[in-house]
Amino acid sequence: MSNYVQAILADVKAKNPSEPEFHQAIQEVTESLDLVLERHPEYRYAKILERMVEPERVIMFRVPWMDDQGEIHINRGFRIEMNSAIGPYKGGLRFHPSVTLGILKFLAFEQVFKNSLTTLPMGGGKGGSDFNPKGKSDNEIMRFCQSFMTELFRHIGPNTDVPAGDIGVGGREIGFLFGQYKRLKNEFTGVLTGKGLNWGGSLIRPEATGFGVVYFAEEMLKTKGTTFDGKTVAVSGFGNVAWGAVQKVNELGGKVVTLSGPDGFIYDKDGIKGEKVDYMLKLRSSNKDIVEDYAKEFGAEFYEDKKPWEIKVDVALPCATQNEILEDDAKKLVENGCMCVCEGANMPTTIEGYKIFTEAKILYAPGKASNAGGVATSGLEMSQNSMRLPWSRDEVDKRLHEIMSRIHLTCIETSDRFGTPGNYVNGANIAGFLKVADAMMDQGLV
Ligand code: NDP
Ligand code: 2IT
Repeated sequence: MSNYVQAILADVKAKNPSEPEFHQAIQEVTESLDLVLERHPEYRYAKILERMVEPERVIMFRVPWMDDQGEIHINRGFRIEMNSAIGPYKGGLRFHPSVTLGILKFLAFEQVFKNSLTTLPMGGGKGGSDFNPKGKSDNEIMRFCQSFMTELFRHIGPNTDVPAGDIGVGGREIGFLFGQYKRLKNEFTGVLTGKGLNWGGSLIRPEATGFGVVYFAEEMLKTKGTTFDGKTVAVSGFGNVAWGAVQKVNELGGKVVTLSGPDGFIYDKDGIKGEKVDYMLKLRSSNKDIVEDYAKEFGAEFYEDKKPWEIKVDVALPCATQNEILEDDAKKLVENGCMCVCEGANMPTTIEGYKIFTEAKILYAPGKASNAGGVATSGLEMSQNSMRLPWSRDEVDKRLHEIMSRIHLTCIETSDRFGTPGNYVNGANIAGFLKVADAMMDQGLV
């Protein structure tokens, strides 16, 4: 790392102590950007990177709500409006007890690069709350969402900031949030994505992130002259992204043998297919947050407090959360002959883990490239809302597939151009950066 980017990183750490995930996300990007900043001193003079690590705006607010027993609870709500150089802020909302300002800043930072890679006009943002949906009734979830939106509504809008789902926020929550926005603004607009199909949602949006991850991995495998047909696949998580990924792997002839949750992982050597895929939705909506029930239902093996990376597979698709592949996990995957790791979650691999994959020269794609299908389809939902014309399932899927293939090609071409062929991390970081940086240069000191 050059002295220049080291100084930026040191400054970020000093100014934002106790935000380790934010530091990690910036470190990964700055290591790649050294290559571009050396060739383009104009970005250094304009302090583009120094500007990009500072959010344009951070909103933090109180979310009071009442549970079914009449007890009052106070949570903390956030929206990070990170960068609007290429479009309105866009990115999901996460409801999970682990949410902090630092976690959302890392996610918002990643989102800026990811949204740039989609080629659609979307800036980057992220938000959420430390609210824990586990064990809550529908009415409690609704009251929480209404209270959250009662503050958030004044900061967002279809041309300003367009939130969507992430961990703990799916179709049900988007419905409650949208209903409250509409009451407060007296406007029916595409202010959120991931909406229900009969009130402005897009076909394929629920499946889009998982489908996109597998389309991207398919392109990666193609570079080695192979396909998903007959491949064994480990998936982590059992949420929205995992569900979409499992479906598409099955369609392409692969076999998914694992899912994971906070309680451990299940190993189903017969493959997760047919009714077992539908069961994933039940597992998720049960609000119990455990995968062990899958093992009981289908007679699969359950490994308590373990991660699926110890199973011998050809392809790994981490789809749960950040930092779920540590150095030792990465070593196990490589030792067991895994040839491709394609990220569905945001930053699931630590920097040490990523180095193991790079040294072993296996295919490895960072989430900001490979999971961009979710936000890309959100962008397609925004287009349909603006036109007031819905597209068919095939139309949306075709566009999603094209976007993922194009992102793959961009990563390959960019990493080649900067002298690190096959390095998807450099390809994604540099290509994502260049579009935003040029827009910022065009727009003056913003
Ligand atoms: P869901 O809420 O549908 O599922 C999340 C899964 O990850 C659950 O199995 C959840 O279990 C687990 N999980 C979450 N936090 C933790 C934790 N701290 N430790 C262990 N397990 C955890 O979310 P999604 O499927 O939407 O999101 C999964 C990942 O994909 C996230 O990294 C998200 O940022 C990313 N992503 C999502 C997109 C989308 O469109 N939804 C788009 C692109 C990326 P539990 O809740 O019990 O902890
Ligand atoms: O991390 C992500 O890209 C998302 N959670 C989806 C964001 C969006 O606006 O669809």
